[in-house]
Amino acid sequence: MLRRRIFWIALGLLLFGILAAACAPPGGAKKEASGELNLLCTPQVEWCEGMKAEFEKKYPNITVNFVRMSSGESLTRLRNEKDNPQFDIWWGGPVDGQIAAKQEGLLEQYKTPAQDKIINKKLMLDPDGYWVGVYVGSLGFATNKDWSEANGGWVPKSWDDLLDPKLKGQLMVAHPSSSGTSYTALCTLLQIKGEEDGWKFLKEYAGQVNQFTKSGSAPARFVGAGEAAVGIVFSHDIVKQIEDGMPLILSFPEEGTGYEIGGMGIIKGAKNLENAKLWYDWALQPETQELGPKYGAYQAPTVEGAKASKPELLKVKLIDYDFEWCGQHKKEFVDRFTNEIAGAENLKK
Ligand code: S7P
Repeated sequence: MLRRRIFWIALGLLLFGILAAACAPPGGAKKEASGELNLLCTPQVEWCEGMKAEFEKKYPNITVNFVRMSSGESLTRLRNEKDNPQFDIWWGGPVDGQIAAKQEGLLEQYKTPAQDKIINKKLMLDPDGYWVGVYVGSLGFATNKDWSEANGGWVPKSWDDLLDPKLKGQLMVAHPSSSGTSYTALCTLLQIKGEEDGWKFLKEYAGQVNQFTKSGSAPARFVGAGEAAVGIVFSHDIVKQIEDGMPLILSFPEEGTGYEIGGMGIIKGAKNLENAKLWYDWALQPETQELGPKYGAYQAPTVEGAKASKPELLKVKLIDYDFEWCGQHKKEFVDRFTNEIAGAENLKK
């Protein structure tokens, strides 16, 4: 009798064990991550859409809601929402933006083993853990091919060439108040020429501008369409337009060009903090950083083990861009440009 009871108890326990194992998540994983993630996305919309889809494939129970906004606009939005943040994480855009955001108390500190793989921690990782670099890209000049042919094959090969009289009303660049690309150009010029001469140069260069655009990559499209002769744009965005069939020639200033580290930071007070951390860790994986070209983004990666799709874009003369200095003075320099050189009304979209 007792033996039979022991037999039935043992059988019951065995069946329960089998059932429990069958229902457990695969690999004994912890409870599946779920909910939402509100992403402030500054790169081109095609890449933002691609990243959303890839993340949701990895975490099928998380829905990513993203808004694509230029870097300066993103910073303004974060400032306005400081007391009631609507975003959980800011991914992309030159890191000067994230450095300014850290300074204004808009970011959350996060230290994670995923940061160990960063290739140049001095440059690409905030020592306090408020931001990290997720890609690298250099500034270049985009010249309309037909215009160049009509001008004896001329393309700008130095920053000073942008002041050439034949470019009067033929130069296009975004406005630094909305665009991180344009702010990178502004801060590059202040570093190359020194502050005093840099501001003088910026005034002259603004005098050459046909119309300031809102977004940093837009001048490549407008120049390709023949609306202006030369645009100042990140070189990877120029390459993308060339691949899409735009008649553009890419050149670089021989004395040195500025470059960006694309930044990422978690928003202070993020309502979906755990999901923001998942995105942050995922964005630092080599496989994730190699996804860019699939979505038309040719920036170089920042982590070991990820291969650059267009390494030649960084094999040009780069200046020793001071990200901290540019980030900390972003508001001051943008205000000065807007108030003393060119207002931010009627930006071309
Ligand atoms: O993805 C391309 C890219 O150029 O977009 C970012 C850019 O700052 C966004 O545009 P704005 O200039 O309008 O802010 C860059 O970080 C990135 O490389």
